[in-house]
Amino acid sequence: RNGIQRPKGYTVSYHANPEMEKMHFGPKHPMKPWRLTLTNKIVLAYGMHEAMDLYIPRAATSQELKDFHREDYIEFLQRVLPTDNTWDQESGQYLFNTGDDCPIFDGLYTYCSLYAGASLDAARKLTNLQSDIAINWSGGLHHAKKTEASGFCYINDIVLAILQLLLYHPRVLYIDIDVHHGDGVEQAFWSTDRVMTLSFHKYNRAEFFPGTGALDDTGPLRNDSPGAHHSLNVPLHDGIEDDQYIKLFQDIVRPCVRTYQPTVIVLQCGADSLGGDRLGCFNVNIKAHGACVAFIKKFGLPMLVLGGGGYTARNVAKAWAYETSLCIGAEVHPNLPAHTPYLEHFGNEKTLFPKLDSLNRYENKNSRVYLESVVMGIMEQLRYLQG
Ligand code: V1S
Ligand code: CA
Ligand code: ZN
Repeated sequence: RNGIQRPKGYTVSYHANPEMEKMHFGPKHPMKPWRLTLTNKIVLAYGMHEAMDLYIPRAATSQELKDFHREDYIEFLQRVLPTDNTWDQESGQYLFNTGDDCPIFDGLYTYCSLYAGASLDAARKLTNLQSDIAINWSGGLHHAKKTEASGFCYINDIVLAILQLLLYHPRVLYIDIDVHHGDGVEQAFWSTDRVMTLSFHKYNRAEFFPGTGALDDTGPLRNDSPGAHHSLNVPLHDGIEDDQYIKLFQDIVRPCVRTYQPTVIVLQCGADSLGGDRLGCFNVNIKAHGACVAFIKKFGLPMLVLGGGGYTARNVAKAWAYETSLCIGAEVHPNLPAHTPYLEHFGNEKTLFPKLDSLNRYENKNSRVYLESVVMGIMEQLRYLQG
């Protein structure tokens, strides 16, 4: 743990409430809040806490949640019990889109208000200038809508955090590297030019959740609507490789920052875009995933760093711990410290950077020509924003 020092010239804050980690979606559900325990254990084992301001944030109040979500939906989350029958005869659907993807489990409201509270706390540390980079690995739940749950997300902590940033910042750039489309955030800011959303994701309208996020899904179609061309989407196929992903990310983000001139960046670091993920389908390794974080950091803008998906817990924890080290600018040894709790959970792979084994690789369906056409498509959208 020696040698991890506070970064010079900027402050990083880490927002984590351990109450979150105990929550359970159910035995078959892929979302495991326990991955946060594993992440925090690695962060602490390396001694990274010495280099950051640590906060145990309070839960968000129902009033804070209602800044985005409709009152009746929040009240439903507050009172619903796992034993309630939420099937609505009239609509032939579960209330507020709860069900298999978004089950009602014990402590659901506490879970929601804690991860939202952590993102709000992190955003406030940026707006009151106490932090330059604020991290909340329990947040990043990008599918939640104003009046319904979706894709394991109940409260959209990202929207709430961006609303807080907008009180002080004229332009927020939201970047989403989760393997799924950041539809909830896109939808919330669809008609404003004060937030640009940019999501990289696997896209297959019929077969891959949530089915939105095509290249030509770019904002309201009327050119005189402020939100026109401010929703950007990077649809990808199975099996994208490290070098392709890094180049694509840089070739797209660089002109977005140059054109849009954000004053703050929100980065959703969903770790289901890693190779070997239980739900994802890319061949991206932890170093390449981290290269996206490092690239954003180089712009020197205030930065809110959030979690998101990630369903192979050992890889999620390694990626987010590594990305924490990039945020503080610390070089960490590639082998996990011998005193890391739960080390046995990592089996033979005691390294931060496990090699993606050939059994877990997807055939790469992203040709060079295809990726070039995606970059061209984004550049075309950006041209509308150039005066
Ligand atoms: N892919 C996938 C997937 N797997 C599940 C699932 C599996 C087992 C369970 F016990 C419960 C759910 N659901 C899905 C997807 C939702 C993916 C959400 C990703 C969230 C995020 O990483 O972006 C951010 C945290 N849901 C579907 O594909 C919908 C269905 C169409 C199929 C699955 N069944 C359960 C619901 C309907
Ligand atoms: Ca995404
Ligand atoms: Zn995801």
